[in-house]
This record gives sequence, C-alpha cells and structure tokens, in this order.
Amino acid sequence: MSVSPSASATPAAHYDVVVVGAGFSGMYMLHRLRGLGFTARVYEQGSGVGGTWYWNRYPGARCDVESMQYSYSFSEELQQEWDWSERYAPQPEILRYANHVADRFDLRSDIQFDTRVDAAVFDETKKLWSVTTADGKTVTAKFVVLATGCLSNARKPDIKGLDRFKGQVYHTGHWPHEQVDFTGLRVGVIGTGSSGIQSIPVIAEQASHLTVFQRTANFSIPARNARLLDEERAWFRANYPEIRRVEREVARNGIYTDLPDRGALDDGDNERRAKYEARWQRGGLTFMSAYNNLALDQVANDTAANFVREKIAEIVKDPETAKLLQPNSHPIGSKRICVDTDYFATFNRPNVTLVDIKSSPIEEITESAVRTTACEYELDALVLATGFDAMTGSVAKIDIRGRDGLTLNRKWAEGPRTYLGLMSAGFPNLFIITGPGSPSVLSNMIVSIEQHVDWISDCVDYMRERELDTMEATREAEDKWVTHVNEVAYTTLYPQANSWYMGANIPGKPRIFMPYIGGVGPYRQICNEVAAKGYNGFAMTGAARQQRAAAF
Ligand code: FAD
Ligand code: N01
Repeated sequence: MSVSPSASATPAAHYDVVVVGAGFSGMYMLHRLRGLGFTARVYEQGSGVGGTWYWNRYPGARCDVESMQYSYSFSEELQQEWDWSERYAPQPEILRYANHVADRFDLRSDIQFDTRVDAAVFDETKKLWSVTTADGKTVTAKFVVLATGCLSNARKPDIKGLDRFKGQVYHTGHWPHEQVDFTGLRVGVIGTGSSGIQSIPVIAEQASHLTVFQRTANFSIPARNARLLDEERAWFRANYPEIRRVEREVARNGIYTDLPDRGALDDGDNERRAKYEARWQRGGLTFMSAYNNLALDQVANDTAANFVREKIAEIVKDPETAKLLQPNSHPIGSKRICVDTDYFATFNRPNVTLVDIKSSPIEEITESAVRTTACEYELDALVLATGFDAMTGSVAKIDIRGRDGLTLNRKWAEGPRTYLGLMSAGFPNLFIITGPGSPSVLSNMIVSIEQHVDWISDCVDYMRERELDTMEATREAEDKWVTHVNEVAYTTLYPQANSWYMGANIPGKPRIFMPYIGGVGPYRQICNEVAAKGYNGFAMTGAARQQRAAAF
C-alpha cells in the first residue's frame, strides 16, 4: 500500500512524556507532569479513567484495603473533602472517586480514551520513543511511562470447549457495563481467588442455583464491612499526617494498623488464640499483622492457618464441604489473602454447590454444561473468576523495542528484570509504575503508586535541569537488584505457593517471585538514597550543558 506524500510528510506529534494507562497510576502521573510544566499525553484503552475500577465491575467488587487508606494522599484538600461511605467502598464508588479526581484536577483533556498502545520503539539517533497506537497513529516522546497496571490483563482459562458454551460467559476482570441479572439462572463460577470470593456470595443471592468450581481452597478473612461513621472519617482526617507517614515509612505493606512486636511462638496458646480472635473480629487484611513472623516461619504460620481452618469448620455446616474449603496447599498469606463478606457461610445455602476440581478436573465445557471427570453440571451462565496474567501481562502485550532493537519480551523471557522495579537496562527513558521488582502488589498500592510517580517526576525534572538526554539502568545495578529481590523472597514462605506472584497461574510463564518483599519503607529509603546520590546505578547521557562547558 502506498502512503500519500502529504500523510508521510505530516510530522508526528511530540510530547515530553507519553503515559500508557489512566488508572490511579496514570492519572497521578499526568497531574505531576503537568505541575512540572511537561507536555504529556495519556493513552487509555478503556473509555474512562479508573483502570482496575473501570474494568472489574463484578457483583461484590470492592477494595480490601480500607478506603480511608486506599485513596490518594497527594492532595490534602482531596483527602479532606471526599466522603467514603463504607469501610471498604464498593467498585462504583471507587470509580466515582477516580472520575472526581479526573474532573477536580482537569485531567481529561490530556487523556485519549479508547486508544490502545501497541508499540513503543526507541530511536537511538534521535533519543526519542515512537509510540504507536492501535489506530495506526504514531507520536514521539522523550519519556514513556508504563502505567499499565499489575492486574489489568484478564486471563481467560484454556478450557476445552469454552467458546462453545451457549449461555453468557463473563470474566470478573472484564465485566460488562450493563447490569447483569442472574435471577432465576443456574450459574457456574470458576475460580476462588479474591474475585470469586467477593462475587460468589452476591451471585448466590440471585441465582436459582450456583455451582462453584474450586481448584485451590483459599484463606479468607471477614471484611466486617460497615458504613463509615462521621466520627471515623473525622478521626482519619485529623490523623492523616501520621497515618500517611506510617503507611509510607513504617508499615511493610503500606497499611496503617497496630504493628506486632513479637512472633507467634512468643505467646502461649491462649494468648495467641485471643490475638487471632481479636484480629478476626476486627476483620480485613491486617489479620496477618497479628505477629511479625507469619510470613517467615512455617510453624508460626501454621498457628494462623489452623485458626482460620477452625473458623471455616465452625461456619460451614456440612463437614465435607468445610473440609474442601479449608486451604491446605500453601502457607496462609503466601497467596494474596482474601477478604470477604459471608463467603464461607454462602456454602450453607441450599442453592449453592461446591465442586472440587482438584480431584475431578474440568474435562470440557459443552454448549450447556461444565463437565468434570466425575459429573456434568448444566448451567445457564458462566463466570470466570480466573485472574490475570499479573505484573508483566499488560507490558508484554506492547511491542517495546529498546537499544539495538532488543524487545522487552525477549529480555524478560526468563522472567522480568528491572532495577528497583522502575527501569530495565537497554530501555532508556522508559519507566514502569509498580513494576516487577518493587513492593507493588504486596502493598496498599496507592502508597506505592504515589511513591513511584513522585520518584519518576523528580527524576525527569532532574534530567531537564541538567539537559540530560537519556537515563537507563545499568546491567550491573539491575543484576544486583534482581538477585536481591530473589534472595529476599526466598527468606520468606511466599515462594512455596503456586501464586500469580510467582507467575504460576500462567502455563509456561517463568516461576520468579516478581514483587519486592523487602517492605515499602525500606524500599522507599533505597529509592531516595539512589536519587540523592545522583541516580546511582543509572547511566545518564547527553549533558549538553556540560558538553558546552567542556568545549570552552
Ligand atoms: P490499573 O488500574 O490496572 O490501570 C491500568 C490501565 O492501563 C488500565 O485502565 C488499562 O486499560 C490501561 N492499559 C493497559 N495496557 C494498555 C495499553 N497497551 N494501551 C492503553 N491502555 C492500556 N490494590 C490495593 O492496594 N487495594 C485494594 O483494595 C485493591 N483491590 C483490587 C481489587 C481488584 C478487583 C483488583 C483487580 C485489583 C485490586 N487492587 C487493589 C490492585 C489495583 O490494581 C491497584 O490498587 C490499582 O488500582 C492499580 O492502578 P494502576 O493505575 O497502576 O493500574
Ligand atoms: O485471581 P486469582 P483474582 N481452571 O489468580 C482459578 C486482586 N483482587 O481475580 O488457585 C480452574 O487470585 C485459580 O485456581 P488456582 C488481588 O490482588 C483484589 O481472584 O490456580 N480454575 C484461582 O482460584 C488478587 O489476588 C480484590 O488453583 C482456575 C482463581 O481461578 C488479584 O487481584 C478482589 C483456572 C484465580 O484467582 C487476583 O484475584 C479481586 C482453570 N483453568 C482481585 N485458572 C479485593 O478483594 C484459574 N483458576 C480487593
């Protein structure tokens, strides 16, 4: 096909920074860049802002970090004025919040929606990135920031016959915008991770019958969700300076709570049980903060796991179902712990059946049923709560080419390699927000997102100030960091689980523990020290001012 001369002569639009994704990462990145006077263009494949909260509209979807903490801290006015209605806000409210932020900070004019980025190629001569979108248009930018999300590439399972099913098929991570009504339908849910565990109790209330296909039982703690009282909101608002400080600097996972001062085996049985009971009654993720060695010591971990298994046995009336729901294949917390509302009690309902597909795997899906090796389950609708190609999945979908034509996918074929989770050697001026090798998904992600955005903003400002052309991680620094990330992971129980942290949910994906488990506070300190030392471990080129000075 020939290209018309006029089209080829049109110069590509140029921006200082292209940002890919308009979730919480991309939105805050844009806000900071604008504040610094950079030109920026954000591309978002969805039709609106919010990322996770735009896509995951399944029944029961809500956050598992309390909303007063799972919210931006960069604007004092914003955190003082926004009223969260519940302890854990439901998805529509979090999406409203994202839209409010977009309006309040007037972000939309620099965000191009319904536009997927397909390729980013680094031009070594011009020292610019060419970014191509699915509509065939190309723009150039000095910097590219991947704000593509860690849990944004929903994974459809490779089950024989899935496409033949005649009823509606939904994926929790790609839920329709219209109301889905399961009333009177026989519904099947495949998957019992956080998405399944949140949606199953709600679907069970609508469906005539719900069949849950469970491959691996999961640990879940009651959310104890409730409406937030004015005095609770007021308490957070009054104490935000200290709460945010603790989230950023003290708490390993970026969540403010009372922190443990001892290990689980330092207490006697009664004391330990009382502590677990208190955390269970309080509800939420901070159950794992009862002791400081639950992620490190198998015997300590067993005490918490046994406590939860006993709770399941107390809640679920049928002993066989209770036994199936008791996780026994991984340490508690080594897969992201779930937070639920009435999950286990849902299996006491007469219209809910639990099917163990570990012992009797799914053989195929027919036009009207899921058939396991033991039985056939007739269904009208199917919900896939089967998770994501996490942390690297959305990055891998973009054809990213750095120096010498090296693709990021080829470089990461044996697992992601980054320095600080922020940059990968050979890909100058390309940043990743909450990338593999950073605390990311092991934390209250808004804390980690803000930290990365602030670090990247300071960095590009530093480069502009010194008239630098490129910055990239050195191989040496990257190798050391990858080794460190791996070593720290293997001091914990996390690698024992077949989790998406390990890439184990995707057939053929390398088994590497992807996030950095060294803690949000220590990690922030490392990043700050690197910056303070003139971006130690990063190579910078093109100090035009210095070159001019040297010529005199
Ligand atoms: P995302 O929100 O995933 O946004 C990335 C955006 O990039 C998406 O909109 C996507 O469409 C876009 N994109 C990707 N690739 C391209 C491309 N090639 N071109 C154009 N656009 C692209 N974390 C917590 O800390 N606490 C919680 O309570 C919590 N709850 C969660 C609940 C669910 C159901 C899920 C799935 C995740 C949850 N998380 C939670 C993690 C959550 O992903 C983060 O908290 C946060 O929302 C991530 O923001 P982000 O902007 O980095 O990524
Ligand atoms: O995904 P998952 P998710 N056949 O990967 C099963 C965040 N999040 O969407 O464990 C049969 O955890 C799979 O089985 P197994 C949070 O970080 C937060 O639920 O591999 N089953 C598993 O049971 C979370 O960790 C919230 O044996 C198959 C399930 O599907 C992350 O997102 C809510 C299968 C997938 O679980 C991902 O959670 C939602 C197959 N072929 C999400 N393939 C909050 O609460 C997969 N499974 C805030």
